Amino acid sequence: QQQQKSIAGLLDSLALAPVAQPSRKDIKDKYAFWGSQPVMQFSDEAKDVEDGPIDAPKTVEEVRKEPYTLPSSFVWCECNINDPHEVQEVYTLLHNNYVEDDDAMFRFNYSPEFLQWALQPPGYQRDWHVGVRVKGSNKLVAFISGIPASIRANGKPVPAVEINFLCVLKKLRSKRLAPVLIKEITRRVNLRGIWQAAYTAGVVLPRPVCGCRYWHRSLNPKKLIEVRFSSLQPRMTMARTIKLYRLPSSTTTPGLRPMEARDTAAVTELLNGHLAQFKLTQHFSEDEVAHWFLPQPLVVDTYVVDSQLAQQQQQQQSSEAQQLPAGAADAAAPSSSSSNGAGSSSSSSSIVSVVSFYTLPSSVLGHEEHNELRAAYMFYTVPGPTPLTQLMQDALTLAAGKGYDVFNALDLMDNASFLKELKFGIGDGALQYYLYNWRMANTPLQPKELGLILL
Ligand code: MYA
Repeated sequence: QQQQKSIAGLLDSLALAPVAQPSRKDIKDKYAFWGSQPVMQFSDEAKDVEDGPIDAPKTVEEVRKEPYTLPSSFVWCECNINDPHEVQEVYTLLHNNYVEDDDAMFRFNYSPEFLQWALQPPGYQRDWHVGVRVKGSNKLVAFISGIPASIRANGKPVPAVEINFLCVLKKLRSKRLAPVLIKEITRRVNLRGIWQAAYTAGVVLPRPVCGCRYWHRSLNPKKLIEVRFSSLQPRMTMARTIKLYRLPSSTTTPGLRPMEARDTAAVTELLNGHLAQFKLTQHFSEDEVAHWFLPQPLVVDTYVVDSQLAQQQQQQQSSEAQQLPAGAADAAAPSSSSSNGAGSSSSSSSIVSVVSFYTLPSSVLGHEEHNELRAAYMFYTVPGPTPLTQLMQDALTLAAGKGYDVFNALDLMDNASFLKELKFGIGDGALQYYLYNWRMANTPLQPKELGLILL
């Protein structure tokens, strides 16, 4: 749902992220559905807003038992994301119809493996993977999904769902199907006793809790220019542009290595401790951290900084410098520092930093030579004692080494501190964050107060 950037001049633009405020007339004309929903409205005066639910509390017994009525040629279905055929159907619907940039040059192309990861965290419910099919042909023509998440808003725990992948076939647009999908997923979530949701969208709806911007770091500037994701800047040649964005061939942070299952407890503690400072964020159980962070090729990459490994590397370097035999360096290293030895779980406490990114390519529409833009998106990152700029430079280096064309990051959390220095350029689309049935005081938040990343 992140709005992809489009064409020329983006890497150069200096505009800052507004939470767009529509005019009174727009609000009256436009939000027939959202004006009726338990969401913060543009008319809510900031000073009157207190944290808490918008609707009066309900019980599960009061929730409507029958699905909402669809136009007569359609039926509801549950999409079984583990079934290779059904995940392919969802993939195809999104591949052909999901979010595009304003100029229709790029469209998100979430892979089937990514969808299986994104839709099945611990506690996922199959009936929250909601599809609409055509009666008779059985063709999947619309989709919406929810997954459970423990949200923290102004420090208060808010059990919630995250809503994503709302999509209606292009031919069926503007027929008010989206509000039916939203009401149906709300009903199904309410039936399980959950009353709040978080979601993001490129469009402005009543009423964002925060507006963020995407920034883009060219890794393969030649290709980005060829597909018109970015443009050659005035007075720059291609050769100079390639040189400008060149990254080192290896990372610089000692002890940086891929996350392993044995790191889960340490990563959970680091992550929750770091995220607690933000006004809107998520709290992760260990099971959730294992799900969201353990590396999966072309889905998610997580690296940790292991201080014991760093120490070992430094000792090895200094012993090499002194031309000691290699065995002497091993003897000097702490015995638990073997990275794969049995019983090495104590090394999990030596994890001091985490950096992660996920893989979300976009289809390049109507280009003769290129059909895909390989994009890495910054995910949750905990710098700890490692300077964030250095950690992110390493993430860029790793992503470039893996063949990504571009590395994208939002301006949330502490990201503003490294974006310019690491040669990210601002994109042209905003990403708005929303809460359903939850009023949050002191909003809109500034992006640096936001600690929530939705896929
Ligand atoms: S964001 C990604 C959304 N998907 C896309 O952008 C893909 C391409 N576009 C489409 O497939 C369609 O254009 C969609 C709208 C499906 C988006 N979020 O059926 P309509 C409102 C919410 O005639 P269509 C993501 O996945 C619009 O303002 N509402 O329109 C998070 C209007 O309402 P109003 C949206 O274009 C989704 C109404 O829909 C969005 O055929 C979070 C028009 O309906 C949007 N992105 O279909 C959903 N776009 O009259 C909310 C338009 O009031 C979850 N609209 O202006 C809420 C929490 C639910 C769970 C609660 C549990 C407690």
